[in-house]
Amino acid sequence: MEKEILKSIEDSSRILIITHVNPDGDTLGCASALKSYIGEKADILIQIKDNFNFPNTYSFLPHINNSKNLSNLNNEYDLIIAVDVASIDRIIDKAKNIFEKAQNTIVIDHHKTNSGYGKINYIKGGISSTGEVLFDLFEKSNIEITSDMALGLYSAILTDTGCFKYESTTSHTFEIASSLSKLINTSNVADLCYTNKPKNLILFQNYLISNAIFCANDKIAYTLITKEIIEKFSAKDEYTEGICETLRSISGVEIAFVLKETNNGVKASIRTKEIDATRIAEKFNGGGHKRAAGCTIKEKINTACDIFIKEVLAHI
Ligand SMILES: [Mn+2]
Repeated sequence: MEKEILKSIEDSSRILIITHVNPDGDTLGCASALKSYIGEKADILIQIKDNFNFPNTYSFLPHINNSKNLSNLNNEYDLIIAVDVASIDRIIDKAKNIFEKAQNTIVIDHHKTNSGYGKINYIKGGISSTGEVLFDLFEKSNIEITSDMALGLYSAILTDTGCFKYESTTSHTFEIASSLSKLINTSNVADLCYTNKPKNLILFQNYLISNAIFCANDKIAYTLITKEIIEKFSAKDEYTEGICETLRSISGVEIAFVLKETNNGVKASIRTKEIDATRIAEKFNGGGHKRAAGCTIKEKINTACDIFIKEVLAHI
């Protein structure tokens, strides 16, 4: 499989590397590393939708600032490589069209739910990050990792493991991190990834945390994000990331959730410690993982909150 991928890259004259819509550190780090490896004949596509910012935090990654977007994308590619893109629905608009019509497509990913929608699928479900999958692909192919490639791969692994905290972090993940650490300044990378946040993001998150509501003897913690609050802080979509995790991190809290008012109903994010979060999300046709799930409730925010809290209380 590794040989097939390398041959496909070699044989192609124009290559497009696609990151998932509203990209994170893993997909961008992998795209950057892959572009550093392939060189001139590859372009990176960054897709942004709704109220989401260009990922400025990651502009330190090589080539990210020179990437294509959905408006200046053309159809000149004979190979498309999707990195960290769990399903074809994470490729949108014109890009989806180009992907579906391309001569050759490769999917490199770590999501268990990835159905393998490419012509070649290099999917290792359950591995910590696509960064780890891509490192292994390079290593198995005897490709020398340069410092530029290491910067992308390390950022991908660091951010997708929550700084090596999540369950999917293994001794192999640390071995990879160790070998990458010989090529880059890891503390500098951590600073670039985590100490570069917009002021309003911190103010918005602090506001929501200080207005959190606790019930069931502090076993449940939640906060409401209304359109009014979003406007007050000019909050982008990505500003809500991490709020639910902060509420869950409080000692004694078993279920944390965030309800966010949107144009298409109220979006709920649920984070739990032991309780199966998917059982709550599924009541509202949502889904996810055991400790992190989500759903949408087609009601006004106050009604949605009443309905949702009743359901959550039934799981305590
Ligand atoms: Mn990922």
